[in-house]
Amino acid sequence: MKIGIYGGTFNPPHLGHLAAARTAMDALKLDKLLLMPAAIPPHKVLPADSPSKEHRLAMVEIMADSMNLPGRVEVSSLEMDREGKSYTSDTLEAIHKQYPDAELWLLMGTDMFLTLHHWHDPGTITRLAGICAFGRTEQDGEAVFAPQRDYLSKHLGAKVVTITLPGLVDISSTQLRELLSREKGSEYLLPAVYGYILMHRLYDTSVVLKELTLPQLRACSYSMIRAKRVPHVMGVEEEAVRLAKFWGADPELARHAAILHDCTKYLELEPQLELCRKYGVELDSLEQKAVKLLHSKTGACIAKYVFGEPEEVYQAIFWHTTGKADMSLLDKILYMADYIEPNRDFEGVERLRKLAYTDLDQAMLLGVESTIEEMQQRGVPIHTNTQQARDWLRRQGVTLGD
Ligand code: DGI
Ligand code: FE
Ligand code: FE
Repeated sequence: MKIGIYGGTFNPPHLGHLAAARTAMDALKLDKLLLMPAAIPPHKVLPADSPSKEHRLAMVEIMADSMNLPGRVEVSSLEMDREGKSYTSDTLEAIHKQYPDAELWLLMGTDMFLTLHHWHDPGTITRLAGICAFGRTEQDGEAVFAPQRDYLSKHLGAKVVTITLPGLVDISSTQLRELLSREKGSEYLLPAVYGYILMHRLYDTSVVLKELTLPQLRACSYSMIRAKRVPHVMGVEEEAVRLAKFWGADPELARHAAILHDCTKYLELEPQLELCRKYGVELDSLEQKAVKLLHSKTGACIAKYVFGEPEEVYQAIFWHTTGKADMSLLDKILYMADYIEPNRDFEGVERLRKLAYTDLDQAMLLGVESTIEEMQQRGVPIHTNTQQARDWLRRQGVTLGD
């Protein structure tokens, strides 16, 4: 097994780190990649107003999740959890102990590579791991790498691989932090990492969460969910805007509701209940234990109280999972968009898509009835609001005609 270890301060993790991680993974054919944010790096002192290690760890987790290789890309807090200075030689000893048969590769950028012989106990480092150095720019090519590679192999018996990453994002973390403090630099970051930075006001960013631009709002939403759900949320945004334009609702309200509708989807039961208590949402006995029913309520609260969304958006998100009696046009549009967005693929989705643009109420009835049927098949209790949505539609004379 080949394991890559990519350490650094990741302050913050940016697209350059991501490209390097991906390229090294392919070039070295790694079975596993450990991303390892450093606590106190031996070579540099963190700037005074740096985010806490918990924040850096969380941002690196977002980057790992975005690589979408579960089980292969992991974040290790080994160095962060260690007391005192964290030396790479100690880290490698620990990993070697944990994986005695693995071939270890230490990944690093040019600057680190060129000073490797000055690190603490470089002999242990090169004995336990191969060194993979990647150039930050096109200029760091053979001319820069070759002398150091020769030196390391001659004096330390090091096994060295050098990669120049084509078209690499050329930004240093120092420059990036400076840009961020001036509300710039998002193009160098994963949207979800940028959103995390905004939500936690890291790096002197001080945007008002109630006055975000659309890209910032999306970034914040994506920072709260797993990367694999992002296409769904993007699909709901597209579909909700289309439905709103078609049926004469406000497309921008539909867009905002869609962007935020699943933002609390990954919270566990306890934090969901905590948010409900905080914002005074009363729950019935089914809701208190069915965590899947809570994200619509807590998502609505976050939209309203954190991002300052208006009441209509709050309502649409609040009812998007079960529906209810007396839904507004915007409520229906979000419910439907969630059901038929372009990534959805289930039997009958085409019929539902057609109906959503010919008779929205019929589409609603079909959606609600399909949900009820599926809940029954799965033996899951149907929420009264789901039933009331169906009864309300039927009372109005909506039928499916078959
Ligand atoms: O959040 P999404 O996955 O995009 O979609 P959603 O908000 O409609 O959530 C779907 C989940 O909600 C699904 O796991 C089933 C659950 N759900 C929907 N209606 C009911 C329900 N669960 C119960 N127990 N009763 C319902 O009436
Ligand atoms: Fe949802
Ligand atoms: Fe959804």
